[in-house]
Amino acid sequence: MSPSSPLPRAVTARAHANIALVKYWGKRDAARNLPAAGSLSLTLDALTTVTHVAFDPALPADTMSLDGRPAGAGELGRTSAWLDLVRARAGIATRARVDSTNHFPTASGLASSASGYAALALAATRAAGLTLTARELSILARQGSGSAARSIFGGLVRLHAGTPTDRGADARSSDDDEAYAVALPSPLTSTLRMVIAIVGGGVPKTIGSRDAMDHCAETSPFYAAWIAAVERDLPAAEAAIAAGDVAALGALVEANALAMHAAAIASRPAIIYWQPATLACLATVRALRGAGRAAWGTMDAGPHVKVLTTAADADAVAAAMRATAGVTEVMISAAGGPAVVVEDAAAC
Ligand code: 2P0
Repeated sequence: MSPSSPLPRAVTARAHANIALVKYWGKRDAARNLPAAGSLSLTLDALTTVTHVAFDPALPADTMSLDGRPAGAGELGRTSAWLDLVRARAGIATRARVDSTNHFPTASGLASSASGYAALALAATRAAGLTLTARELSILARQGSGSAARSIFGGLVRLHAGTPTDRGADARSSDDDEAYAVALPSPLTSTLRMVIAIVGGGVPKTIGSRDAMDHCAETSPFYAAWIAAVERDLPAAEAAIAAGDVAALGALVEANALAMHAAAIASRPAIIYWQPATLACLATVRALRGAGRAAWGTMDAGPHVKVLTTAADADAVAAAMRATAGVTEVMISAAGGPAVVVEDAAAC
């Protein structure tokens, strides 16, 4: 890390969302946002957040807009608390103006905290005069949102939890330093596609993932089994990636997502993200596999189904998902790149 230039600076950064192939679902330390286990994801080029940050000595408080509208008090408070980490690191007290825009197709209901905090981490640190390594950025992004640590990198990405069973190769003593993401360069990255099937129908908003994973950890009789499953699935997924074995990776991806949802469903009271169309999508995915296509489903904290497939089968998979009852929109995404600065200038 080194100071780059004096304030005020205005920096715009872009980051892509990611879909977990081995899910993050549970924390071991909420205050520092440390995950209970590692996770593994694919960064997606189709889902992008662009965030502009300017530290301005004239501002009495941080301000934030999301998609052109003022952010709510909760979102602003969370962002402001996170910006305090950047200010502490840069040795400044200056308040910031944050403008963030999600370039996600329509109102898909897809989560944007991963791309949001990844873009914010890069823009805010640069605007504060810091130049961090990708690893340092991933740690900072993780403190905003766990999945954001992965969106600092492009392609296939592994987030180390930093626990004794999931340490990075060069683990150090502090928990925070050990919970960081790394890219997993692989020839598979250019082959893989994610077909995203949006399940519509005016479904009421369900419980957010942050509250849901805490509730699951506290009440689900299957939570411990879920964490144990992740610790088996992570090395198996890395081995499949290293071997370029899409079928082995796909089978793990679908099984891991179903295990996460099984743990959530067993929470008391239950957390059920699925809609009837979610199950219809999974039936389509099974039929596609029966017909010899590469297709494995995964779901996050919502009803949508993302289908891991290959470039060769992506169009056929997308057509089948489009024809599934209850699916309102389908998009195909290739792997996306890492978070990047798109503009860095002295503020006016
Ligand atoms: C994931 N999810 O691995 C999992 C799968 C949702 C289901 O990461 O509390 O918004 O901000 O650290 O990153 C969503 O959790 O949670 C998530 P916080 P985040 O993608």
